[in-house]
Amino acid sequence: MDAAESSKAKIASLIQDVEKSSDDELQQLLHTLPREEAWISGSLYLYQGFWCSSLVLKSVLSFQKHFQAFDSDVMVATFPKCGTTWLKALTFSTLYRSQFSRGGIEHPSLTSTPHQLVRQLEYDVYMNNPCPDLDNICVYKPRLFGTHVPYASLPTSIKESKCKIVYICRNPMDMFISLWSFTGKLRDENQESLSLGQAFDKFCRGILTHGPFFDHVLEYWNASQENPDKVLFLKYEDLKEDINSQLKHLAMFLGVPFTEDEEKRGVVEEIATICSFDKLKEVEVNKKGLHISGIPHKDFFRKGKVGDWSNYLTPSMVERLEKLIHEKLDSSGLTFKFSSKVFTG
Ligand code: PAP
Repeated sequence: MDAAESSKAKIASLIQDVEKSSDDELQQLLHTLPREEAWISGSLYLYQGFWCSSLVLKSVLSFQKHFQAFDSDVMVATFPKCGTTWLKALTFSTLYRSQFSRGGIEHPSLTSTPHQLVRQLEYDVYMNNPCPDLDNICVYKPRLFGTHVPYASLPTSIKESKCKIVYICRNPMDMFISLWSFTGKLRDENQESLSLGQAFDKFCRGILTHGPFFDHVLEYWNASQENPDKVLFLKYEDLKEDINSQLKHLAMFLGVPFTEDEEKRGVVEEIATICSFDKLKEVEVNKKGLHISGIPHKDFFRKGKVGDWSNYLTPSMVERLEKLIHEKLDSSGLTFKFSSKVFTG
């Protein structure tokens, strides 16, 4: 068994342990929650309106119970496969730039993956420890974390403090193809793979990790509309189109705007380049080793394009998803770009 296989086996056995654990609170909860077959193996449970595995649920419960936000904290919140890796790299590099731009310190993105630099609360942080030492986990200050948890289920202190949330979403067609490709790699060789059609049906019914997609996106969208100083809502396609102006917007939101001098020295372009798909994909640390999910870090860098869905989705799938997009987004004011074409939701 190679390292990736043994790590996947470890995750599967962790899920089994959680489902058989003697944690009464968790067991009782699991018994009461609606349950569906997951995309890879095991089950997804519907907790507070979103689907997650028992392993993630266990972490989410600790996160909700024990996490205390500081006003200075920054959260990178995302729906899976909407640009988490990219936004973690960008936020990290922007927020802490003054801390490693001097004294010839090597940029941390060259020695650690974006997921190691910005730890995911409901995965690696709370998975093995209900009360982790968060100050130690965050080497740089202010503290910066990642999460896929929907806005409504975030710990109250995040919502009630002045802590900032940066959210990124992506058009649902590319997001779906990215997730489907990724989960294909997560399966064991002897597991039957979920066909594109089966996965698409689950996606449309909202049954995917942290789904439904539209609920997740709309909750953060509404929060950003109500409180733009607290929640910054970004779109993958906009970053692709004009990374420099999006970076300036991000820096301003984080309270660390680029100075005129920095702009003149090309700091914005430098960060954009360091965090670009082409650059990160070639950094040694992203080419080897395994993510906590057991899949190689390199699998977080697939194509990084807008519009790849058109190579996979059939016309009837597109039609079904377009109907769903209209139904869910029509009254929200939220629109997505699917390629160069703008979809008016
Ligand atoms: P996660 O939510 O599981 O952490 P996430 O990083 O959101 O994953 O998704 C990976 C997607 O972002 C991949 O998209 P694709 O499958 O359509 O190719 C990956 O290629 C893309 N990606 C990763 N890093 C970057 C980057 N620096 N710039 C643009 N896209 C990126």
